[in-house]
Amino acid sequence: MTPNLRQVYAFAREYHQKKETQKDIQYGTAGFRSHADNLDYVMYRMGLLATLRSRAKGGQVIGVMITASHNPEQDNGVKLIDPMGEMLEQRWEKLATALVNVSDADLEAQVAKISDDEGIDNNDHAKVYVGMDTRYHSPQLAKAVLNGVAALKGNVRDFGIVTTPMLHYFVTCSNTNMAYGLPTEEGYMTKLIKAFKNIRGSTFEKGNYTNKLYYDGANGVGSLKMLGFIKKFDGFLDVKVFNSNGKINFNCGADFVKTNQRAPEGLPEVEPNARCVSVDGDADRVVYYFTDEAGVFHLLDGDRIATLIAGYLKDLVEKCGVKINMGLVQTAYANGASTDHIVNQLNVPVACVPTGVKHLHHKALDYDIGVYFEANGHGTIIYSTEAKRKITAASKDESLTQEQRDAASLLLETIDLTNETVGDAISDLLLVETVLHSKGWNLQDWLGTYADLPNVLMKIMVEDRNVITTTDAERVCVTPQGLQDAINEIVTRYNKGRSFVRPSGTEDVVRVYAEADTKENTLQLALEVANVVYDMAGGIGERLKMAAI
Ligand code: 16G
Ligand code: MG
Repeated sequence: MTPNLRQVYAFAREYHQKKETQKDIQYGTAGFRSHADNLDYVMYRMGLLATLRSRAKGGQVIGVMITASHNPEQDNGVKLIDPMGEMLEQRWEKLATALVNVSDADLEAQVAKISDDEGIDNNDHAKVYVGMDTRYHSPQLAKAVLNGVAALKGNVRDFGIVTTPMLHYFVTCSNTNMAYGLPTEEGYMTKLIKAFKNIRGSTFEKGNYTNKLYYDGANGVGSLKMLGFIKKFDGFLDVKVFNSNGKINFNCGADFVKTNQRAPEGLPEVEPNARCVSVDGDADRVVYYFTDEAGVFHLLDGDRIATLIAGYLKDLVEKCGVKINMGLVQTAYANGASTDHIVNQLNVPVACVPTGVKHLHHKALDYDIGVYFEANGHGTIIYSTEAKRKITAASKDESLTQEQRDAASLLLETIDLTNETVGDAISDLLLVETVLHSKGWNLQDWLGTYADLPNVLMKIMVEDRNVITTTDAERVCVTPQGLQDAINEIVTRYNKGRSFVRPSGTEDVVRVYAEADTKENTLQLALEVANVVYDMAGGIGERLKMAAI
């Protein structure tokens, strides 16, 4: 054991004790998430783990983001960012879970075990970037992370309050020797705004597109950063920020809007059809919406954003004549009408993967241009090195027509406007604005591209959500035995019916999704499926509860 490890226990004992009564917790799709009061020891240990991870990766920077995203104010959480901005490797999720669940007395031995198993020399260089959202307990929790890094003698850079995607971007920039950009807030903003302005040129408005946008910052870091962006927009985009100073995610933000299918509180009196957008508490998700003259609310969610962007990119690729393939990645939650539109109208292949960004991101790597979005508004586009090389070459290729070269240059700017490291509400918003502007569209035009099937999401409390296991990208239920047959039987009785159930990765519930031809039928279908889940998977508490994703 290296002498370095001595401090691991000393710091834990002095400053970051774990209660004897603390229940085991698990590193899930969103890292660790819990009531903020239970997280100090978790943060400390994630500081340790990030340092170990950095050493295991030859001293590359590892990120630690302190956030509970769209969760309520009292919650907080932490997740690690791998060197290329990806989510932490799955094998290490298990190490994270094990490290967090040992007692203080066993902590040093657990760190030594990980070091031995992973061939880590704790005298080697390590670097950790830390960022946090605007929750009032985040600064205190950040200190625990910093102590974890210090206990293992790693180097740390504390970015303070940043969006989750900004931290992903900083980590990637640093590990690519700045090839991806500068790992500073200024570098991030400048890159996006430069590309945005270059694409837009001197016409701010076009056709049905006006440049006024109402922006719900979910009372989180997304509002803070947007206020910074506005100063640099120079009128290119007229953004009216609301929900910038209240309780984070409270009756507002992308999750609220998507789940409740209604406008957030705090939206000022706006004209009918005004273009509105909501981000979530850490600004990695975005959804659009408007209310028409008849007072009807319309949502344009992640599926819509995926189709809009994929269509735009496909046109550009065709225009510049470069041979690169493109694919779109969705989850089972994607509206059936969107999948149909992408496959049959846009002629872009679609893959379906389990819920969680890491699955989508991983699959998107299979394509030269991989567009991935969850219906909840989380997603981005990734471009292969080969695709970038070909597009760059086309932009300079004198044997091509001017139009082809221009299309290639535009594609390069679009790549610069994209935060490829992870879904980014602000970058995605700028992309959507770019496409709408280029088409001269308002939100009705966008909505008119296809009609969503009505859909419903419910959650069911059960004794143990792990009794539900699934396969085929969560579309088929393997256990409890007979549940899938029962669902199949119910679904056949509904026109355009589709339903699936899956255990949540972030809450102790089972989720039921349903879609069908009408609102009433969809609700009925969801209730029927929810009932069989309740009966066959050990339902507890209230029998049926309508609620959030
Ligand atoms: C996490 C995931 C999100 C997913 C959600 C599903 C990341 C960064 N976030 O928030 O992508 O949609 O979990 O939650 O992967 P659920 O498992 O509770 O339904
Ligand atoms: Mg989020």
